[in-house]
Amino acid sequence: MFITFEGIDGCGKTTQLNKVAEFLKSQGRKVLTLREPGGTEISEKIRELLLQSKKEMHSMTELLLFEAARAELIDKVIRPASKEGEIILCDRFYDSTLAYQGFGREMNTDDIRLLNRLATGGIKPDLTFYFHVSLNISKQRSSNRNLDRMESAGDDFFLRVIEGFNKLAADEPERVIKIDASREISDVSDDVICELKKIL
Ligand code: Z5A
Repeated sequence: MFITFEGIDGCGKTTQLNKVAEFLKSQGRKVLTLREPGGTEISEKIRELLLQSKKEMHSMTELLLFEAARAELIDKVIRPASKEGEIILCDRFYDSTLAYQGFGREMNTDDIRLLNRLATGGIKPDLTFYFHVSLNISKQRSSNRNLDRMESAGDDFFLRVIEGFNKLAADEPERVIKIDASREISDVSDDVICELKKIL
């Protein structure tokens, strides 16, 4: 099973991913936790380039780098782990590309879907949790750290990203479960675990 965790910065997806991993391990299941971009030596180097570089980057370069990092992760980690029957939990996946590069950067979403298919070789998440918060909450939760290149993109960009995630969730309700993540951590995780139990 392949489960992804999505939402804008500070929505709490990493916190919830860790809670799901704990829960699944307590049930005796084999769990692999990953993040995008990242998860292999090359993908982590691409992550550094994408997030830490202060240099201006063309939107197409950015998109192709996210897809390149994904292709590596699929080939080196996700495909082998899925053959072993592990439950794979991934912090962001291709919905982030549609939301950030498609809606945020206003790039063509059909082109992005094609690149997503090429990079993943057709692998899709079985289930996606989308943690919905407002831009204000996102900013409050991210306020005590230095902004990286993507996080410095400005309010209009992030409002479009939120709109993108909302649309993706509405388009695929059977895969994407939208969770109100503006509540206490424990209330959010109660909902997530409840949804997970239904599927398991
Ligand atoms: N990106 C892209 O553009 N295209 C792509 O294809 C992909 C990614 C794959 C990766 O960043 C960046 O790359 C991201 C999208 C882009 N950038 N932007 N902008 P990332 O995923 O590594 O980091 P992030 O998105 O900025 O997430 P984050 O900082 O790790 O935040 P989070 O995972 O959503 O939240 P968290 O770490 O669980 O929590 C953040 C803080 O809030 C922390 O102090 C928690 O204790 C607190 N928290 C969490 N939940 C709650 C609740 N419920 N109440 C109160 N406080 C909470």
